[in-house]
Amino acid sequence: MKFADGPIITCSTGIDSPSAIAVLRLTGFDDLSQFQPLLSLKLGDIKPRFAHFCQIIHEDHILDDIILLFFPAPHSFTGENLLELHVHGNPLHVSKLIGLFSKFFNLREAFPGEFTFRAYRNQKLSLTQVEGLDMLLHAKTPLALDQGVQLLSGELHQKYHRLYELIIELKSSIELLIDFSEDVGENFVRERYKKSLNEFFALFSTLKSRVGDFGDSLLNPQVVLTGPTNAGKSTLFNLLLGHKRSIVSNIAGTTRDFISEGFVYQDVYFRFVDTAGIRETVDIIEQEGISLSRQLASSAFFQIGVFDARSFSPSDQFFLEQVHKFDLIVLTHSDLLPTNHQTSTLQVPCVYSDLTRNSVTFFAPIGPAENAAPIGPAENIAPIGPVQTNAPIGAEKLIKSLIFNKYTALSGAQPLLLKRHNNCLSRLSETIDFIGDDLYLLEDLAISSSHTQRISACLTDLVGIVAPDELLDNIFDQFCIGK
Ligand SMILES: Nc1nc2c(ncn2[C@@H]2O[C@H](COP(=O)(O)OP(=O)(O)OP(=O)(O)O)[C@@H](O)[C@H]2O)c(=O)[nH]1
Ligand SMILES: [Mg+2]
Repeated sequence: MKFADGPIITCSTGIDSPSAIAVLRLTGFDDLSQFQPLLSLKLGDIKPRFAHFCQIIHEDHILDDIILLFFPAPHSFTGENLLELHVHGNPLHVSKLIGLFSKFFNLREAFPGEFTFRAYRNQKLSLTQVEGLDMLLHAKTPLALDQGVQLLSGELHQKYHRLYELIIELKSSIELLIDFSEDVGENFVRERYKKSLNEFFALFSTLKSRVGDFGDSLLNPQVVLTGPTNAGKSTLFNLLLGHKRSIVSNIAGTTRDFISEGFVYQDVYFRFVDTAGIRETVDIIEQEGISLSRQLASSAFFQIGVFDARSFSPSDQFFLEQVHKFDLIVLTHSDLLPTNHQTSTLQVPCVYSDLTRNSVTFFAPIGPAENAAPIGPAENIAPIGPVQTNAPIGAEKLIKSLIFNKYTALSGAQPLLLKRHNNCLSRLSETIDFIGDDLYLLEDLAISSSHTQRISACLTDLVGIVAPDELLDNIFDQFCIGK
């Protein structure tokens, strides 16, 4: 584990840009009075958890007027003595004060996540709550924000913990049947076992319905534009962002690296990514860019294939390779198509567009909900037909609303966003499937006992009862300074 003991200090409010106030936090010290030499207030008189006005004084100079709060152990975030100094937020000033306190009182600057690690170590937060805090601090979507709060409040942890309690009840029922069934009555214990098992499965199935392979896509949704060179990817990228970010030209291979920019739409922070056009090339740098395009496409939350309608063919190699992964096809240059052009029978939702004028004709799968135009790989096999012709809202708004529809559809089932939780619950599910009916039948008690043992091992990981160092390193590595 990379964290060591001892007193530490950090700025918990971010020091990259000036702000009115910055909060310095000091924890892990034994005696508050040691800070007296730099503070004007008599520290012996301060009231725990109350705000006190005071000054930082060094070599007879007042360095700052501050607010000070003291949280004595164990009633603090970290469970240790914790001092908060609300100072003025100029980054230079903040780093000067941190330097001064560190030197004067032999404090070490905290690593990112170190305060939270201490809270976890002192059992102020469970592992799930730690993950929730991390998600809350980094959330880019309302779903992640809600789930962060849910995890932090311990709501999800309670559910996991209830599963764990139930499996302990099952184990104890089996032990009772083995050793004491005559004393307590076999039927009574079997009934108790059945009741716990039913509750276990009811709770487990609600959690299992929230498991899915979303990767990072709902935490950090990336909308990736891919396609051949000169198709109009950069033109569309600029149109979606509303300003000129990517260079547009009629020279094939203009974009050689990927370019990305965040965009908030309906409170969701999407990241649009423009990529290098796909083509055969001997240029090593361009090859690298193309390989990046493919990687980005494979991890995209929403992939838009951009093709020039004049040259597009459904047997295009890149199209065939990605066809089941495209959420939408944008066929550009529709303004230059001959009027008798056969509109596509593509099996993918698609937009015919004149990007230069932001006008579109939208084709989507025809089905019972034809106007709802469901989007996604599963629907790509449905027949398609025109849904809106020269959609009055234009390509930009139409495409954004399709992206948002996908986000809403996926987040509606409240999927679990953390990979660790998904993995643990999937492993639990596999174990339960492997055991099959044995769990209900309770025929050979020795075997049933080993089954419950296997299930409890999966749950121990989920609840975080025994968390190996690597796992902790992995979780705390993602934290920001000061938390
Ligand atoms: N007439 C017309 N021109 C378009 C349309 N979309 C893009 N263009 C033009 O097509 C050319 C290529 O556009 P870009 O956006 O640079 O294409 P790209 O896909 O980013 O190309 P690379 O970066 O080389 O991969 C530019 O001259 C654009 O102005 C369209 O719908 N109609
Ligand atoms: Mg480009």
